[in-house]
Amino acid sequence: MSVHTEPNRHSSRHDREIVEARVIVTCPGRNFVTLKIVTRSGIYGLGDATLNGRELAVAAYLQDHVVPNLIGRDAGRIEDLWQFLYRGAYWRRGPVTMTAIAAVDVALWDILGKMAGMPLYQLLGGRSREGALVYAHANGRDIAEASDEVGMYLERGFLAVRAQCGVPGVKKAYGISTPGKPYEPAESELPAETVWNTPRYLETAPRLFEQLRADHGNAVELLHDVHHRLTPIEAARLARDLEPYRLFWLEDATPAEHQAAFELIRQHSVTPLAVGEVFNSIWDCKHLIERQLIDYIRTTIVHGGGITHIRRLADFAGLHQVRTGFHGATDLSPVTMGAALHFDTWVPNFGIQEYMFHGEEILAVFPHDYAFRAGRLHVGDTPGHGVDIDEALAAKYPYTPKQLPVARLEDGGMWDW
Ligand code: EZ4
Ligand code: CO
Repeated sequence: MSVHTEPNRHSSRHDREIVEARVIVTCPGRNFVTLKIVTRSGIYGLGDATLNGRELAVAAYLQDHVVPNLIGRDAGRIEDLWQFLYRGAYWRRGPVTMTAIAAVDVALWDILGKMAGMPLYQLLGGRSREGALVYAHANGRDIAEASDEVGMYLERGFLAVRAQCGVPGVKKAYGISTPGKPYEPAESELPAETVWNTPRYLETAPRLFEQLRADHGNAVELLHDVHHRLTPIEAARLARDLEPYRLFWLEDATPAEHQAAFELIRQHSVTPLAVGEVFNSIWDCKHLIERQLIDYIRTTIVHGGGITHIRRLADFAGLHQVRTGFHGATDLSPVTMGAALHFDTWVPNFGIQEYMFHGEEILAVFPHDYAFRAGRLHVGDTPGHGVDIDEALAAKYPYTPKQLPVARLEDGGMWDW
């Protein structure tokens, strides 16, 4: 009996040597930073490094401080390179550092998959589900318009929809698109100034969900993003007022730098809570998870140190019955969407995946193999994470400075956007 033991043709240290790493900045409708790591074998990997409104800070961190450390190293030492970039920087954590580390990490996992001839979900431990439940964004200037949008997504096969609507007296509420355009918050070179009104919002949000249940019934999963606008006790009131409409989750009900603030919300409500799109490390949510103050963790691969770190975070969350609900707005590139979907396909404690669609120009720059069917996104079996970049096309879209808006109260005092 003969045993097939021929080594993989790309498995040698020589083949895996990193010979080049390029930072690619492109703006096909919005800015994206992508890291491309090339090995001696010719096999390359891609990692997303986009930090909305602070893109060039990550590009410079990579270009000036990370790329020189990559050349000549073994692309197969994913864990060691992660530790080197995290511990070795001395200055730990923070969105810029962790996004840069994530870009390297995801590119290396992509290379590993291509060398093994396997899709990323297989390397992580294989399929746990056929597809990842996703939620779309419905928004409207008023409740009726938002409800129409929810109906439109249901017709398109979505099983879960996030809903936001305009607030009477608030000129530009979070999540509401310019008519005829998809929602895109980073619209101007310097931050747009918006004015916020908490009492009007607290009146409006429960009315929106009352109407959505009346119009669309109970089968659809409904989600809502407060986007850090409330104090803990206001958040507790909203979570309680929304209970009759059985939300899938209430997101970012209050800023979470002070993790214990969520204890107050929990004391008053059984509305499930999601948090963490702005986190970048397990340390940002350790208390939230350990004390079971949240139900879904939103920190995703690009802003949380890559697959190597988010895998640890997800395992820690799983111990406390907290499930994943990855951030997936348009400022996370298709490279992150591809990597996140492989993760979602594997991770045992998967909850849901956010899915805001990228425009055609973006999708053309990033050829990908994931596809939407019947409420879920499905990854393909392309080795690695299945997302590529058309560099010639990317070069046609130069960087365009854009920042996120800010919010103030009516008296002019700064608030959380
Ligand atoms: O405002 O991704 O849940 N999604 C969100 C997004 C964020 C943007 C910030 O870059 O809150 O719309
Ligand atoms: Co959000």
